[in-house]
Amino acid sequence: MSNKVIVPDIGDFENVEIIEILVKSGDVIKKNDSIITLESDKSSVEVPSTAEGVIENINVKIGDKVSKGDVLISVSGGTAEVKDEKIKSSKDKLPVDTEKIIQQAEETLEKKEEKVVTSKIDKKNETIIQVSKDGDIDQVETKEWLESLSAVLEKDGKNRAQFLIKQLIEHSYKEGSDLVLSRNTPYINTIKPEEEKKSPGDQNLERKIRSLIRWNAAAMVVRANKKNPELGGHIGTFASAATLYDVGMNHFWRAKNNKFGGDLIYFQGHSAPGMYARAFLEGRINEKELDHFRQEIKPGGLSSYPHPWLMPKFWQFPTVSMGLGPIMSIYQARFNKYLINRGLLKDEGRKIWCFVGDGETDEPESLGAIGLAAREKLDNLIFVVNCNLQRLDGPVRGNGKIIQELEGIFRGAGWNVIKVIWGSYWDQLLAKDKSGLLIKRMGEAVDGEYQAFKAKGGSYVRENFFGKYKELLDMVSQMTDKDIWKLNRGGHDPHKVYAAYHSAMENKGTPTVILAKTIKGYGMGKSGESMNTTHQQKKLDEKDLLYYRDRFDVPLTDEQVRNVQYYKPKENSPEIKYLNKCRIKLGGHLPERSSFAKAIRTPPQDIFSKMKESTGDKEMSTTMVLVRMLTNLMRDKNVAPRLVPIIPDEARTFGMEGLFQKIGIYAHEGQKYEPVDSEQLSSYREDIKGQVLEEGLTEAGAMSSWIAAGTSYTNHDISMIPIYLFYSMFGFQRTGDLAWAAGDNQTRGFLIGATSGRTTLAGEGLQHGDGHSHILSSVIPNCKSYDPTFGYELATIFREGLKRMYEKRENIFYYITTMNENYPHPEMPKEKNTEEGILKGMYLFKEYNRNKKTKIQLLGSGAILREIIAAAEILEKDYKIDSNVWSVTSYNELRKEAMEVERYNLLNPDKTPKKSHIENCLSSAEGPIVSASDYIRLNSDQIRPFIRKSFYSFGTDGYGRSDTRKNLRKFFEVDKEHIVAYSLSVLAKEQLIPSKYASDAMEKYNIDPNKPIPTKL
Ligand SMILES: Cc1ncc(C[n+]2csc(CCOP(=O)(O)OP(=O)(O)O)c2C)c(N)n1
Ligand SMILES: [Mg+2]
Repeated sequence: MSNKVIVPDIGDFENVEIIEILVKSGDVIKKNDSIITLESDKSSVEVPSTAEGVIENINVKIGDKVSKGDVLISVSGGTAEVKDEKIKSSKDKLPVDTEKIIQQAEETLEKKEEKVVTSKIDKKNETIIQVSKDGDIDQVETKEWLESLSAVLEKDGKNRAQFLIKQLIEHSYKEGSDLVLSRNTPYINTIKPEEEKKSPGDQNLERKIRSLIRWNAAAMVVRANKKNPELGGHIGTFASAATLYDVGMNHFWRAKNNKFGGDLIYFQGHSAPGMYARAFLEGRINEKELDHFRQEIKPGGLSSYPHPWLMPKFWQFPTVSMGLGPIMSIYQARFNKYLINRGLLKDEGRKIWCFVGDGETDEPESLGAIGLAAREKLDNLIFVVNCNLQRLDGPVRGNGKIIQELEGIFRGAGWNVIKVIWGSYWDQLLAKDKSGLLIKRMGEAVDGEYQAFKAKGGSYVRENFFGKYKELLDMVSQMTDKDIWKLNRGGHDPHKVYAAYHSAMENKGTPTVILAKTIKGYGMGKSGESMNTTHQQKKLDEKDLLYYRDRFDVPLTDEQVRNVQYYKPKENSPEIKYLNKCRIKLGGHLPERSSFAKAIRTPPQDIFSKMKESTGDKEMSTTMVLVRMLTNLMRDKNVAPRLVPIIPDEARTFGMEGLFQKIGIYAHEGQKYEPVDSEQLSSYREDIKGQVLEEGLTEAGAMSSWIAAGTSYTNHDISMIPIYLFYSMFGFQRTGDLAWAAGDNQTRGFLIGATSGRTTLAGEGLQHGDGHSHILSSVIPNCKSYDPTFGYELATIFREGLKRMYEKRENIFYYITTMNENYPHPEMPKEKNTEEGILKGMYLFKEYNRNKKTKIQLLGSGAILREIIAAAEILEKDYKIDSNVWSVTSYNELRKEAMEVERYNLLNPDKTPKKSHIENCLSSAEGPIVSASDYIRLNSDQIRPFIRKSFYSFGTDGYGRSDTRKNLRKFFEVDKEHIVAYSLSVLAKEQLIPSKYASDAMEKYNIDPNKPIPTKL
């Protein structure tokens, strides 16, 4: 039997070109093996076989144009796939009878017997049968309640009714119901005292250890500032969070070792001194290093905040730019699940903990992705919001309550919310609060008042908190002011914190947020406890230090305190033994950064060789070349599984929809619906094992995913290759701070600024037209940026990227711009140093030397290189001017290298000077230099200081706008005509030709010399 494989439904396309035939006659194939690659003018897609067996005949050849239903190959033996709806011609396919399916499904549903009482219920008649209607087991009772409510509404209005409902809910909650009937619960702890899981720890020892950590953390800041007040630092943040960190360190957070992948902890940036202080007790950091807090110029200094770049064996996550930690941690948790679902990582129940400041939650990035966390059921994620009620300048919500506000937001988004508001000393008072007045008072007081309560002492609290109601005053009448002062907050109570963490660890199906109420500057007394200035407090005078010592019983003499000495008990002291025992039990130290990821072998050249050939007349965009390259890479067994294509809702813009079917879109629930385009080859396919991360409209989220994937080599010891494609303007401009954090985090991967350029993305206008992303990327030291024009340049750069990042494991990442302009691509020039030049940033593309007379050097980059080439041809033909045309693939790379060489030469005046690549290319080249790109002049101006010759740069300075490419290039003066005119003008200025040529050219090309510069338009 012989079966034919035909072209399936390929959407709106007709006459699509065959660019590759992946099989040959005689091959044995299975169903779904790719047989042919089709390419429209926007995207390429592989066609899978619908039959299995031996290929008898291939009915098409490369270059053929085919449409739906055309026969591609004939296969003998085996069976044809007749069930595959996607591939089967839609003509033969029965339409899906949706109604019938629904009907069948309904028939299989279990029908619940339901007796419904329809007759009027007589209140006095007690012989009513119990029936259940929509969960109502007692309709009479329901009716009575509703009638009461109606009466209230009628008599006292809706506000009164609302009040009563709220009271009922609060009452039921207080009585032990855990049903949450609103997004907010009363202002008390979520976990009732009787439900608290008790900590197995030795509380005395833990308090001692915590006190030492507190002391040493404060001491390192004070000592640094005694040395030099420029150094700065923070005491107040960690002082408020010490218990939150300690309980985690002693009991919950498991380190990475050879048996377990490790929990991932995002420490709040300003609490860094606390982590150093603990590491000091653990013996991982010595006194000398503590004394080099914020003095990092010499090796051994400690960085101000968590910076993996500066402390690569210690910090794992850069968090100090507020808001980035939370969003990155959410996508980290999601990426963990992605790796697990794709079968690349073992599910070991690892958790991602993220510490967030309450002020930090104002950052859009902090809360912007919490919906995703709930939607994706990230029960591996735990947020701890340290609600010390203050940010830098003052209260976070002086007139409100940050904890209640966050509770509503997180619960509304679908998170498990655990409030840790009150410490154990309150338990007895709350137990006595039969009337609910205490809870009422707790709910009434706003955060501005709570802040003052802790700043002003026990008698103030008695008077202003309890004093509002006589009943409450009576309640505390037996307590001294000191007792009242001791009424602690949940976040400072290790029992309450332990119970919350334990509960969070057990939670299934949703992410958890712990809202812990604390005091900023806890223990700092008059010098900065709960004061508006606490955040900035970095100096403690002698009195403050003595107070701090006494408050936490630190065993130091007055003299030692005056010297701000660190305190570390002996190795065999109970404290150190306990501390170490806890960490040994949890598998090692934290934070600690390491990587045991294996290198990935660079794919062989032949995967890229097609890109180095000429495309003939065929026009393609560099974006298409990239997508083609990705498709090819999917055939490399080392690289394919590691590729993580990431797109924020732009796959179709970039012609990547072919990947949907081929590798699927990651969806943790698979696909619960038949996609509307299920009959098409590029149908929207979601799959639990899907490889593409289709993020939807969130560049910040996509960037966070890219960082999670690009740091997988350290967080999971498996290298992944993230390729994040975005509208180039919505990359560095939109999420530049995440790009900076990515650099700090030593992320490895590709960022692709697609549809790039200010004149190349023609129709989209001012907000889309990118004229400066290369400037923005240039400032990140470990980012390598390229602006290629031709397929072979892109292929060379991409392969090198794979080699350097994944084979050599260098901590760099690549930013490459690609365009959507279609044009033919020449073959790679044969000169053997072309590849080297492409990677260094420039190479000689072509020499125009027919006239052997006046010469000019023309440098072009990205989209504008083709204008430069066209200009060179005009100059040669019409004006008898020769030129060298240089393709500049990266002004950024050229500048970096030239800067390094110049520095070397200046620092080594006695040595033979080195020559930069720019000098090697241009120093002996004849004539002045004209350069242009689709970016602002600053892009090419980067190399100006390193060129000893006359240098003129042209670019797209000003706001972009929409029009045709031709018109835009004319407007920004980077079209071939302007380049010709400007070149002639430059040559005239250099006294190499008469100025008349330039004026004539301007007239010829209709160039108005009085037109205002585009920056003013
Ligand atoms: C993006 C960003 N903006 C501003 C800052 C400066 N800054 C550092 S900490 C801070 C206040 C933080 O308050 P909160 O989040 O409540 O943390 P806390 O110290 O109270 O725990 C500010 C404004 C920053 N680090 N990052
Ligand atoms: Mg705060």
